[in-house]
Amino acid sequence: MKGKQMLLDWVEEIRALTTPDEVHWFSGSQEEIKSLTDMMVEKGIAERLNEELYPGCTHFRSDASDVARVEDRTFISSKLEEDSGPTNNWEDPVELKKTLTGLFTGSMKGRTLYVIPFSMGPIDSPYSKLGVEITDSPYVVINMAIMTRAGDAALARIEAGEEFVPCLHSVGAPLEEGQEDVAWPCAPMDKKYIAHFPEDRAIWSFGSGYGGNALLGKKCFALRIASIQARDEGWLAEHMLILKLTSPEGKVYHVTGAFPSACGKTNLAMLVPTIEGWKVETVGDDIAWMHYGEDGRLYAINPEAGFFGVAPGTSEKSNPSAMATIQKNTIFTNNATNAKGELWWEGMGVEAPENLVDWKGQPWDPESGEKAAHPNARFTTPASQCPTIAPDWEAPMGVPIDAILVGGRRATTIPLVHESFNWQHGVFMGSIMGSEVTAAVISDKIGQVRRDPFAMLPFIGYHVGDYLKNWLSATEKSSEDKLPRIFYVNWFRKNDEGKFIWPGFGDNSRVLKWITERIDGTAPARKTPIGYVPAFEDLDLTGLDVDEEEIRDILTIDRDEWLEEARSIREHFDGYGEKMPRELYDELDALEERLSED
Ligand code: OXD
Ligand code: MN
Repeated sequence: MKGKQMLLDWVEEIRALTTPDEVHWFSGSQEEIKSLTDMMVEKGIAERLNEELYPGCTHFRSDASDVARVEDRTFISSKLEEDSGPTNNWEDPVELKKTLTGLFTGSMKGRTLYVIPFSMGPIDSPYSKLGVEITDSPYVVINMAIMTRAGDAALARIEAGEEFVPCLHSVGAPLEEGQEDVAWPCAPMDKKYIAHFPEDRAIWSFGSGYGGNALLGKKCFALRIASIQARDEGWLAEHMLILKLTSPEGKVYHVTGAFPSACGKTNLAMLVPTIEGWKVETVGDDIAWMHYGEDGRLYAINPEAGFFGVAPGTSEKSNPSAMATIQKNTIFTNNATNAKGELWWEGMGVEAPENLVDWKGQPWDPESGEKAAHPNARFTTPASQCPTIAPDWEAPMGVPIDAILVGGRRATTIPLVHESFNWQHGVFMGSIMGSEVTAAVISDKIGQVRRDPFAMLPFIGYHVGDYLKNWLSATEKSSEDKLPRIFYVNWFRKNDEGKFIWPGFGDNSRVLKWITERIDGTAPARKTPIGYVPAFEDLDLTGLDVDEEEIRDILTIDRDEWLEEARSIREHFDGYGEKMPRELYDELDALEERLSED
């Protein structure tokens, strides 16, 4: 859709369909955010936290059934099923729109319809894209106000004639005359739909109020729809953090990193180096949009304006910058609080305050073994408040990328770090990355690797084979020497006792240092069948108390393990069908050949 009249027509069409009591255009002003928040506190939907400890912060408890993204209910409804590919759910768009139109009919009855114009990316960036979310959730409005540039400035660009992605959302809980509302309205699981229509560049989300299902600028737009736009326009929309690294000599490098959920992306983006004189600053923690500059280099912008992070496990030790960021003006969801307005979650690194009420709203007994916060409890916090935010994090043209990291959680096989031979080999690395399934997920697959190409498995808006082709095509749009180097990292190797070998967190700066030395051509590396690997002596381990044998071990390539890995990769590739690029099979063949050589 494009321009003012189309926007007005669309809003009117949706108003007529969903029959809200009122229509409210969100301006983005602080007064408006405050008055929406006050309204929710008054209604008992939200609670204010202690004003001295957490100024301007609120806490929400969701319905117990509405706590995470719902991949089973997420659809890529392209005209042809083959265009959505083997990694997405598909329904015929005509049928799905019919179903959804039925569900949206009257769905906002008794509620207010909010119109949120927003920009993904800095408002003055030529790489930004506009959207308008229609929602009946005031919680969504105040979250979008943090996560995107929402309000009048975005509206002005649309009124000036620019294109926007229509993002329609309803919690799917109309109120009958006189019916009392609940704190977190939503629809049952089988009525939830997170639907994407690639050809229309449109998103229709029904039935969930939660995060990635409801804040449509994030996963739905900035990854699924944007990945389609990126394919068509020749750029990359990726599930990646962006960090800026400065050496003791003042040399600056920018690094992006693709890691599946629960691999510490936010922690890495805000890392505090343990080696003298190095500095990490944050540009983004979840999404990178990367374009080819005129000089052939890849430039990344962070399309988001906030961090929607997992709270449990975040502490002064794991991420002091995140802890400082969330001290004010932050929305918390599904954590534990008490009557004093204190806040707590598991792994906060401090003792639990007394008389906590858990995420379900029940008094919490620390002896019960129940979690006080939901494991996917969140904070929504402005990126601008982060003490490590890079001064140029909103640079309209983005920052030039020197290295791309890919990786997952692997207890065995994958070394601490290895560098690709070239771009195509690097894309191969991205295509095979993944994590071992842990007990928390699917019990009959524990220990098996769930491969997650570039951490985009749930977020590619089209066929995964075509997605990987778009990555391979970088060498046509630029050249090998201008493109970032690609490195595969694994912080999660375990020893025989099941303990992590690499200390991780701030010590990951030691690996980043080696990476910068590879970029500068100053660090040696051993050529192995899987790529370039540092020797023990090549890593700066000054002041680190580690077992030398164990570190040597995680820098060693075990041929048998890798031959098994190659077999599993072939199975994974075959599962993606005929569109899997030939070049990636070539890489696999070459890997097997190198592994079989003496
Ligand atoms: C995710 C997230 O699920 O960022 O990846 O919330
Ligand atoms: Mn994410």
